[in-house]
Amino acid sequence: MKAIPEAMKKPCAAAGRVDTLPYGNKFALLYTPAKEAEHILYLIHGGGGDQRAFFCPPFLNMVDHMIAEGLTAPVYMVSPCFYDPDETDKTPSSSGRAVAKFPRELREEIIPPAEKAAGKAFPRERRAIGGFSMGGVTTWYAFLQSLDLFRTFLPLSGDCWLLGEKGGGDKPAETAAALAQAWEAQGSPDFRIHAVTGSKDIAFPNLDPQIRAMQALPAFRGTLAYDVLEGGVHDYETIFRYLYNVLPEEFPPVR
Ligand code: FER
Repeated sequence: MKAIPEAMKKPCAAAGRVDTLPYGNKFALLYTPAKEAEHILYLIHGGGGDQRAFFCPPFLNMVDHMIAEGLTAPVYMVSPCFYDPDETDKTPSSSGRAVAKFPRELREEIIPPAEKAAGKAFPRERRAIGGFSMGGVTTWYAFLQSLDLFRTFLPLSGDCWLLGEKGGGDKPAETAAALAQAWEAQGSPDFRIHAVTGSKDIAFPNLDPQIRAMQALPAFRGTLAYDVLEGGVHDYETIFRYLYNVLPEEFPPVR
């Protein structure tokens, strides 16, 4: 897995724009790239984080450079916050409850205004969701609940909590079976999952058994990519590196 070139962490001459999208008593952030884009990626922060966790200079500069250099297709990105504004409990169990119901908020309150602001409604083929840690847990809930909205799923260092906290590690076979069953219950649409974690990541013992159990099921043959970075740890810097490598694969530039 390639490292992010140092120059890409610095500001780019062709920078995208970030706008605030208020809804209810909350807001999401929308990144509009400097070039016309046909894809949109919803990016979900980890436990204790918020809208700014992904939308910070090192990450947005990297994406600006990747788009300017044609490494990845231009992509809109939306960064919401799964906590309510008055939530003070950011423990895993509180976060777990928030993310289990977050796909409804995405569907009803975030996607419509975000795509209105972007100027078009995206088909599911061009709409992706990904996230780090609890954002990865959110991504699995989106797979369980919202396959009609998203085709591409990027769970980064977070497992599926349908069967309990860290259920991907405690009940890998049952979790994999439940994901396959949810896919069938939603009409077996085409999809793509690209999961990434690191061998030294605290979520590795939870995500790795789940992915291995998924790899044994027909539903995930040819639909599931999985990368493990040797020595990779549980932090945003490492997750930005995963996206430096994954974005060109999932949003290939049209030449
Ligand atoms: C995991 C998924 C999410 C994990 C931790 C988390 C340790 C989140 C923890 C937190 O928000 O504190 O697999 O493994």
